Amino acid sequence: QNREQTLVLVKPDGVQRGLTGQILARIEAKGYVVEDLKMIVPTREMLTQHYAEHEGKPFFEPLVEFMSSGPVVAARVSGDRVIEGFRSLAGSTEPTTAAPGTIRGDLGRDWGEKVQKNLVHGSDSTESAERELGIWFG
Ligand code: YYY
Ligand code: MG
Repeated sequence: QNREQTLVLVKPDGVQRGLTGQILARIEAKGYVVEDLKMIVPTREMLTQHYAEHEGKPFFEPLVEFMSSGPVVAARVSGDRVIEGFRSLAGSTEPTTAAPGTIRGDLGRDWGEKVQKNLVHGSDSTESAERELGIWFG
């Protein structure tokens, strides 16, 4: 076993569409454990830290705008290799091409240019997970 923790976010589109329960149910069904949970409207400051690796990219501003447009559900999730495992459960970034069986593939919609509306975020490495959990859960 390699027990890890990751940050999962249900983004504003997921919360608005009433998909929070379904998304958390998939996480729990996989055997991962929701250790902490909260709903907040993130500030620009938090999002700038959270998405630091993307600062300066063309999609950064619209992304921050979208992510601060409404409530987000943040979860600290633990499990065996959960960092990679949740990324796999979430599916690839674009909902249009994300594989069936994944959260983005099954529940995500084709929003055209609006790739940022892809329902969930998951940390992509142990370093990111530690850094992001600090931002969202202190
Ligand atoms: O980790 P993941 O969320 O799958 O993708 P990232 O490449 O880290 O990008 C973060 C976030 O930015 C993505 O979920 C949607 C948005 N985004 C975008 O709006 N346009 C892009 N070309 C790439 C990413
Ligand atoms: Mg990412």
